[in-house]
Amino acid sequence: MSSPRDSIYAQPLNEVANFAFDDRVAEVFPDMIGRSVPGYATMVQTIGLLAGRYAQPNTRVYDLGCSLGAASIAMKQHIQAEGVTIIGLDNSAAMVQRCQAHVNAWRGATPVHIECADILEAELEPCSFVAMNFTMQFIEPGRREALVAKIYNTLTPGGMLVLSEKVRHEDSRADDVLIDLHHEFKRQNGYSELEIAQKRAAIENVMLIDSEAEHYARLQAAGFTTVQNWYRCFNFTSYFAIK
Ligand code: GEK
Repeated sequence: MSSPRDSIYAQPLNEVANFAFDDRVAEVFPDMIGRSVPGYATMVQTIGLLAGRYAQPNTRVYDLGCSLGAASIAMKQHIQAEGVTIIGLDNSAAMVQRCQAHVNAWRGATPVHIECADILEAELEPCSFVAMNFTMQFIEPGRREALVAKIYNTLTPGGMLVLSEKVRHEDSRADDVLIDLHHEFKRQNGYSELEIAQKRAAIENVMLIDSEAEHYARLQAAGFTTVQNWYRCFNFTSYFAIK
């Protein structure tokens, strides 16, 4: 997916407002996430592969916080099981308005429906695969446990949740090194010091990250018996959890 270049934080701002998934962000989102998240393409592709393996016939597959549908597209390309529907949910109207057209532009055997909905409020139907690719970090921390429990309860036995997140290292020295490496990654992808600093200020009250231990504890408390970290680059990581 290509998109216009993200230059939202390129000019000095008197006051940096909280980051929001509005029209300006939706317009440049593929460029923004690709230049900001190390391993994003690998994680999206692997979600497709895992969905191809774990989607069970006549169930749903969810993409929670689907943005412009990158994970839905990867899943649509890999799922062969009969009777599967992929449902992408996002509560940003700007993202949802554009998402269905993005998804429709790609071939695939499995239908995809995109809906504007808050994943905290949405009722989920029985499903065999759930992707949450960098969405949990935007959910109010006090509501994360109930959300994971809801996902666990709607998954069929043998079903899988893939959860990708930015995480905080418990060791502050290690955390500092990982944050520096991430900023270097952004510089190498053409973001200026000003862009990096203003984006950081915009997102700090909106994206509230957990440690790895907190993620494991939450997944295990919900009932997932197999939890595996399958990807990590700097502080960006992805887990699969099997019911
Ligand atoms: C990808 N998964 O490209 N309900 C629904 N959507 C929400 C909620 C909520 N309560 N809170 C936040 N979102 C995508 C990338 S982006 C990650 C996901 C990022 C949505 C929000 O509107 C945004 O589109 C998405 O979660 C997070 O694979 O920008 O770092």
